[in-house]
Amino acid sequence: GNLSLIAKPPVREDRLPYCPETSPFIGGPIRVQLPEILSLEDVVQKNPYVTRGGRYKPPDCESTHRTAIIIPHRNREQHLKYLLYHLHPFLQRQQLNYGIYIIHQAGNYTFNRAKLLNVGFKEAMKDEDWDCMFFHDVDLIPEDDRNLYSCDKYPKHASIAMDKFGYKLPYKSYFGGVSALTPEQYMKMNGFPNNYWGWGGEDDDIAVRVALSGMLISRPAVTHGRYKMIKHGHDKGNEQNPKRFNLLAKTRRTWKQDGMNSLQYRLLSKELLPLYTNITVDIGTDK
Ligand code: UDH
Repeated sequence: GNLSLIAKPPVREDRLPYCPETSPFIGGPIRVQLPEILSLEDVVQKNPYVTRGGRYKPPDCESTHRTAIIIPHRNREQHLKYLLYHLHPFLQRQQLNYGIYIIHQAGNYTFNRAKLLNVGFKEAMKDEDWDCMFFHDVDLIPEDDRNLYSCDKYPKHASIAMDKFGYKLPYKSYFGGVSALTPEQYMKMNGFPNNYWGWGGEDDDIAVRVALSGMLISRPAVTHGRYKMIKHGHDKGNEQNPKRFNLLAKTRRTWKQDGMNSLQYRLLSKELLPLYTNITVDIGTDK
């Protein structure tokens, strides 16, 4: 007879069963509220299973997804507080094994969102074999549980229906706000550009890179990819980048040289805080 049909695998008491394909805790639309009185300590109290560095695993099943959330940040403490307040329970309802990383740009030099995301990718991958990276603006709060924070066959643009754009895409190739890539997809496009200083253009560059590296863009259903943007004014140190159109015109010639393979930065600190891992980085200046 065929032994392999009879032999059962040894029972491992220390292994949890896999979580179901669809989490039973996923509801539908979420009413996003921003309580006037809220402290980070309140958020800690509400999330007793979150461990140091902002990490979580479902207590009674083995998650089939390992997702890192990468948030570029400087001087947006209020937004960060509200995002953490909503994001931790949201991710737990999806039964994800996850970690939240804040990538804090040190100093007052012009902000560089895409380079911070490259740093976040690199530093997060040192911690864990994440299978999905969510690149997440600090002011966007998901409004539907069915917007799954796991990766797809192609790079995913998740924030396709933002309240500020009337819950639709502002233009067809829009890739800003929240996006998700596997490490393989990320490396295939040499990560994100390092040379967009100031506001604008870097998200369009990323969309161009996706296409140039031979991939398509995946999107959730328009009823699921809904986000509330916390209202804010213009940031100091993130003025419109006047070079953005010139840079975009050259992406085809530059993407293979500029990205993960040319990334340089100085890590200033890595702190495992109760609700997130804080990475403070000197990313230099526009030369
Ligand atoms: N970011 C910071 N600090 C900054 C600038 C940007 O943390 O000083 C991060 C943050 O995660 C933010 C993201 O980078 O969500 C994107 O930057 P952004 O918020 O400036 O981009 P957005 O398109 O806003 O959301 C454009 C300016 C809005 C002006 C609206 C005036 N009514």
